[in-house]
Amino acid sequence: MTKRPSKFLFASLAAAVGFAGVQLAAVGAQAADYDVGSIHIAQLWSRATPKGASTAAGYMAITNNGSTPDRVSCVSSDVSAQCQIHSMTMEGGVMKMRPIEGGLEIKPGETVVLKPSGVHVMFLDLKQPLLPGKTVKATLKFDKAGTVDVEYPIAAIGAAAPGAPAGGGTMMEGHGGMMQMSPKH
Ligand SMILES: [Cu+2]
Repeated sequence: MTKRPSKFLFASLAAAVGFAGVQLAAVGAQAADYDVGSIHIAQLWSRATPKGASTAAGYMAITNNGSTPDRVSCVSSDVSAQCQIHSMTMEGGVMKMRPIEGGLEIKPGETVVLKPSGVHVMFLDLKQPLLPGKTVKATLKFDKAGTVDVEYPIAAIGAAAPGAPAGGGTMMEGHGGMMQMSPKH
Protein backbone atom coordinates (compact mmCIF):
# COMPACT_ATOMS: atom_id res chain seq x y z
CA MET A 1 0.00 0.00 0.00
CA THR A 2 2.73 2.47 0.93
CA LYS A 3 4.99 1.61 -1.98
CA ARG A 4 3.34 3.70 -4.64
CA PRO A 5 2.97 6.95 -2.67
CA SER A 6 6.57 6.84 -1.39
CA LYS A 7 7.87 6.16 -4.89
CA PHE A 8 5.88 9.10 -6.14
CA LEU A 9 7.16 11.26 -3.29
CA PHE A 10 10.74 10.29 -4.04
CA ALA A 11 10.31 11.15 -7.71
CA SER A 12 8.88 14.56 -6.78
CA LEU A 13 11.70 15.19 -4.34
CA ALA A 14 14.34 14.15 -6.85
CA ALA A 15 12.81 16.48 -9.41
CA ALA A 16 12.66 19.29 -6.85
CA VAL A 17 16.27 19.05 -5.72
CA GLY A 18 17.45 18.33 -9.24
CA PHE A 19 21.14 17.83 -9.77
CA ALA A 20 22.08 17.75 -6.08
CA GLY A 21 19.76 14.81 -5.52
CA VAL A 22 21.11 12.95 -8.51
CA GLN A 23 24.66 13.48 -7.31
CA LEU A 24 23.82 12.19 -3.82
CA ALA A 25 22.27 9.07 -5.27
CA ALA A 26 25.34 8.51 -7.43
CA VAL A 27 27.70 8.73 -4.46
CA GLY A 28 25.53 6.32 -2.49
CA ALA A 29 25.56 3.83 -5.33
CA GLN A 30 29.35 3.71 -5.40
CA ALA A 31 29.72 2.56 -1.79
CA ALA A 32 30.42 -1.17 -1.78
CA ASP A 33 30.61 -3.65 1.07
CA TYR A 34 33.61 -5.91 1.53
CA ASP A 35 34.10 -9.32 3.09
CA VAL A 36 37.44 -10.81 4.09
CA GLY A 37 37.52 -13.91 6.29
CA SER A 38 34.93 -13.33 9.02
CA ILE A 39 35.19 -9.55 8.67
CA HIS A 40 32.49 -7.45 7.01
CA ILE A 41 33.18 -3.82 6.05
CA ALA A 42 30.35 -1.44 5.14
CA GLN A 43 29.39 2.25 4.97
CA LEU A 44 32.74 3.41 3.64
CA TRP A 45 33.04 7.12 2.95
CA SER A 46 35.45 10.01 3.01
CA ARG A 47 35.18 13.77 2.66
CA ALA A 48 36.50 16.12 0.03
CA THR A 49 39.42 18.27 1.17
CA PRO A 50 40.00 22.00 0.77
CA LYS A 51 42.97 23.16 -1.33
CA GLY A 52 46.29 22.72 0.44
CA ALA A 53 45.04 20.21 3.01
CA SER A 54 47.71 17.70 3.99
CA THR A 55 45.42 15.13 5.61
CA ALA A 56 42.03 13.51 5.03
CA ALA A 57 39.98 10.93 6.88
CA GLY A 58 38.15 7.74 5.94
CA TYR A 59 35.17 6.22 7.74
CA MET A 60 33.46 2.81 7.78
CA ALA A 61 31.74 0.18 9.90
CA ILE A 62 33.73 -3.02 10.57
CA THR A 63 31.96 -6.13 11.87
CA ASN A 64 33.71 -9.23 13.18
CA ASN A 65 31.46 -12.26 12.55
CA GLY A 66 34.17 -14.66 13.76
CA SER A 67 34.82 -16.12 17.19
CA THR A 68 38.22 -14.52 17.88
CA PRO A 69 39.28 -10.88 18.12
CA ASP A 70 41.03 -9.37 15.10
CA ARG A 71 43.05 -6.20 14.58
CA VAL A 72 43.07 -3.91 11.58
CA SER A 73 45.63 -1.44 10.30
CA CYS A 74 45.80 0.63 7.12
CA VAL A 75 48.67 -0.39 4.86
CA SER A 76 48.46 2.22 2.11
CA SER A 77 46.20 4.49 0.06
CA ASP A 78 46.43 5.87 -3.45
CA VAL A 79 46.03 9.50 -2.33
CA SER A 80 48.61 9.75 0.46
CA ALA A 81 52.15 8.84 1.40
CA GLN A 82 50.92 7.24 4.63
CA CYS A 83 47.77 5.66 5.97
CA GLN A 84 47.07 5.10 9.68
CA ILE A 85 44.17 4.39 12.00
CA HIS A 86 43.73 7.11 14.64
CA SER A 87 41.92 7.37 17.94
CA MET A 88 40.50 10.69 19.15
CA THR A 89 40.53 11.78 22.79
CA MET A 90 39.76 15.01 24.61
CA GLU A 91 42.76 16.16 26.67
CA GLY A 92 42.61 19.47 28.53
CA GLY A 93 39.90 20.79 26.19
CA VAL A 94 41.91 19.90 23.10
CA MET A 95 40.96 17.10 20.75
CA LYS A 96 44.00 14.93 20.18
CA MET A 97 44.46 12.10 17.78
CA ARG A 98 47.12 9.47 17.63
CA PRO A 99 47.83 6.24 15.79
CA ILE A 100 46.38 3.14 17.45
CA GLU A 101 49.37 0.97 18.29
CA GLY A 102 49.17 -2.57 16.96
CA GLY A 103 45.95 -1.93 15.05
CA LEU A 104 42.31 -1.31 15.97
CA GLU A 105 40.77 -4.28 17.77
CA ILE A 106 37.44 -5.68 16.55
CA LYS A 107 36.02 -8.12 19.09
CA PRO A 108 33.97 -11.16 18.03
CA GLY A 109 30.36 -10.17 17.29
CA GLU A 110 31.26 -6.49 17.51
CA THR A 111 30.77 -3.69 14.97
CA VAL A 112 33.21 -0.80 15.29
CA VAL A 113 32.08 2.37 13.52
CA LEU A 114 34.76 4.78 12.37
CA LYS A 115 33.19 8.24 12.16
CA PRO A 116 33.88 11.98 12.38
CA SER A 117 35.11 13.00 15.86
CA GLY A 118 35.87 9.34 16.59
CA VAL A 119 38.22 6.64 15.43
CA HIS A 120 39.11 7.20 11.77
CA VAL A 121 41.42 6.17 8.98
CA MET A 122 43.92 8.98 8.42
CA PHE A 123 45.45 9.66 5.05
CA LEU A 124 48.67 11.57 5.80
CA ASP A 125 50.76 13.66 3.40
CA LEU A 126 48.14 13.89 0.66
CA LYS A 127 49.50 13.72 -2.88
CA GLN A 128 46.34 15.33 -4.29
CA PRO A 129 43.12 16.92 -3.02
CA LEU A 130 40.15 14.61 -2.48
CA LEU A 131 37.39 15.49 -4.94
CA PRO A 132 33.68 14.78 -4.36
CA GLY A 133 32.35 11.93 -6.49
CA LYS A 134 35.77 10.24 -6.72
CA THR A 135 37.02 7.48 -4.44
CA VAL A 136 40.03 6.81 -2.24
CA LYS A 137 41.52 3.37 -2.70
CA ALA A 138 43.16 1.86 0.36
CA THR A 139 44.54 -1.46 1.52
CA LEU A 140 43.51 -2.65 4.99
CA LYS A 141 45.28 -5.46 6.79
CA PHE A 142 43.63 -7.65 9.42
CA ASP A 143 45.95 -9.77 11.58
CA LYS A 144 43.75 -12.85 11.15
CA ALA A 145 41.39 -12.20 8.24
CA GLY A 146 44.12 -10.95 5.92
CA THR A 147 44.39 -8.07 3.49
CA VAL A 148 41.58 -6.36 1.58
CA ASP A 149 41.47 -3.53 -0.98
CA VAL A 150 38.63 -1.09 -0.35
CA GLU A 151 37.30 2.15 -1.84
CA TYR A 152 35.96 5.16 0.06
CA PRO A 153 33.50 7.24 -2.00
CA ILE A 154 34.28 10.92 -1.42
CA ALA A 155 31.40 13.10 -0.18
CA ALA A 156 31.32 16.90 -0.29
CA ILE A 157 33.39 19.05 2.08
CA GLY A 158 31.58 19.17 5.43
CA ALA A 159 29.21 16.33 4.52
CA ALA A 160 27.62 14.39 7.37
CA ALA A 161 27.82 10.62 7.57
CA PRO A 162 25.55 8.95 5.02
CA GLY A 163 22.18 8.47 6.71
CA ALA A 164 23.00 10.93 9.51
CA PRO A 165 20.98 14.12 9.98
CA ALA A 166 22.32 16.97 7.84
CA GLY A 167 24.74 19.22 9.67
CA GLY A 168 25.86 16.45 12.01
CA GLY A 169 29.50 15.58 12.31
CA THR A 170 30.83 18.80 10.87
CA MET A 171 32.81 19.65 13.98
CA MET A 172 35.97 17.82 13.02
CA GLU A 173 37.24 19.52 9.93
CA GLY A 174 40.55 18.92 8.31
CA HIS A 175 42.46 18.00 11.45
CA GLY A 176 43.88 21.50 11.62
CA GLY A 177 43.45 24.30 14.12
CA MET A 178 42.99 23.06 17.64
CA MET A 179 43.59 19.46 16.67
CA GLN A 180 46.96 18.23 17.83
CA MET A 181 48.72 15.16 16.71
CA SER A 182 50.90 13.05 18.92
CA PRO A 183 54.51 13.28 17.67
CA LYS A 184 54.86 9.51 18.11
CA HIS A 185 53.81 7.53 15.06
CU1 LIG B 1 43.72 11.51 12.42
